[in-house]
Amino acid sequence: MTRSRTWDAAAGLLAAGLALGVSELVAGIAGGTSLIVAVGDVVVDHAPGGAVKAAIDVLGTADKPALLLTVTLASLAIGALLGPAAGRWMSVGTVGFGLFGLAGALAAARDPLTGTAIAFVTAGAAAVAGYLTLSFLLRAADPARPAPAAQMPGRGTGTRRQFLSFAGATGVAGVAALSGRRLLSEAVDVEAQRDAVVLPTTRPAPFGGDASLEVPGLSPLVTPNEDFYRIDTALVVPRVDATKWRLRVTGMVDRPYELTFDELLAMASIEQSVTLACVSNEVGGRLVGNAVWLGVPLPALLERAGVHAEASQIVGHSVDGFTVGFPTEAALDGRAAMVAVAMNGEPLPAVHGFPARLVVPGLYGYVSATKWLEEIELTTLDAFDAYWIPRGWAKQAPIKTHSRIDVPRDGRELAAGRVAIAGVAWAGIRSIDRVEVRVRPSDGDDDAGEWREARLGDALTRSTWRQWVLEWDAVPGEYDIEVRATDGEGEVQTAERQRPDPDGATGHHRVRVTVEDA
Ligand SMILES: Nc1nc2c(c(=O)[nH]1)N[C@H]1C(S)=C(S)[C@@H](COP(=O)(O)O)O[C@H]1N2
Ligand SMILES: [Mo]
Repeated sequence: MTRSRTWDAAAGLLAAGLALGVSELVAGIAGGTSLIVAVGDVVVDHAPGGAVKAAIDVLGTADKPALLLTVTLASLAIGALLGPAAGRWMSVGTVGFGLFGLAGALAAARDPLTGTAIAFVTAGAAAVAGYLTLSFLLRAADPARPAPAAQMPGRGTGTRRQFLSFAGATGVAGVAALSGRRLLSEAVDVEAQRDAVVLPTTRPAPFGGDASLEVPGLSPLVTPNEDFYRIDTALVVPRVDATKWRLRVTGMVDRPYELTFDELLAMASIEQSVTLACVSNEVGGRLVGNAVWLGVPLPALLERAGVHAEASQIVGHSVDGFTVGFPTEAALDGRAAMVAVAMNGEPLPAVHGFPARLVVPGLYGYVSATKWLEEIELTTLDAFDAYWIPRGWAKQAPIKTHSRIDVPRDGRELAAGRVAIAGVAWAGIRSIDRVEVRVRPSDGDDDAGEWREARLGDALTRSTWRQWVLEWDAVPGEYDIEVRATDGEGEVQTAERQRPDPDGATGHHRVRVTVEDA
């Protein structure tokens, strides 16, 4: 059989695939991070904020699987390029897999849950497996090629069939390694643990079922867990074993301490509706939701530790290394800041932070809402910048006043007659006092039309969004519908357009509709 670049490329690709499979398996056994995920994390952490945002815009929540797939395919492609080069000079293969191992080890060592030793063992095993497979397959593809250092049976007797069977075996081994990893990573059964949680039975839950305005297409007052937006940097959802988990209160306190999950559950005593909002939400966007959170008031947790007077910042650390930071004051000024253990009457879903997360009314999620919380650290505002701060987002980020038109949707054609214009409005902890709507012909003057006051739904708390609705007698034509809210301090929502970065978007939400003869 003659040497073929195609076969060498196939050998490189298979060797890279096996190396990835072995890395997954070893990581699973050793309890370290996947190298693929670790490299993905490097990309997420170093990509410019704009690129990450663009990816989310295009791919939505599929951005995470898409990134992991990209990392995997890129590794395989590099393997396929390495194969032919190594076919000429085996030293290229040696260096190639050496670099592959080193990069993987360095990426994995960044993971807060992976020890440096485990990172290097995982990447080293993968690199060695990849290198041996490559040299073996190259030799099988070309019997004339001298064997590498290790003497293997069948040296020099390579045939097309032999190459194919080795290649097949390599593929099978890679897939087996990957499935082994799957089984291992499901060792912590979060769903079973959630089912086993007995939540404290509190007073009649403030679910607001009756209070909800019912208009087709209008967001319900309380967002069901399945529909709640999800934003985080975690490429794989952390599966926290609640039986081993501890919540620590540390830093500038007299008496640092830790709690088990059962101890925390036993302390859970407030249940309150709080609207959570993402700073990345565009005007009219859907990265906002309202849930009823059950948890332990932060003041109770802090009091037990004895917070130093100079401790001006609370930092919430996640098991995955993510951090938030907010002024200590926000935990103590009477808003319902808490460590939440349940969402809408259920233990926190894994994607929303099981077993426990922070909820601080009035602050955007990136400075307040640590999911998979494991440590509450008291420090000063100067001493520490949380995850998103060095990436260009504001250090202090109270939720701005927002209002959104849910129905009619932008671009809709409506029949003339009675039309319900409806939506939601929220303003951190400042409550919503008024919502006004303006309807004007699209071809008219930008400021034409009267602001008309919408009817408001109930306010469950001052930190909860309010639904609103306005009946409109629509006659044929094309219209722009615009909304603005006024908060409880009398401040009217600004019309001035601002992008989400660095501290939240502003501007009025508008939709354009066409009304046709009924
Ligand atoms: N561990 C962790 N917690 C996190 C984040 C994260 O990336 N990692 N993102 C924050 C951001 S930016 C927001 S807006 C909220 C979103 O919470 P949700 O996914 O439950 O809606 O979680 C916050 N908590
Ligand atoms: Mo966010």
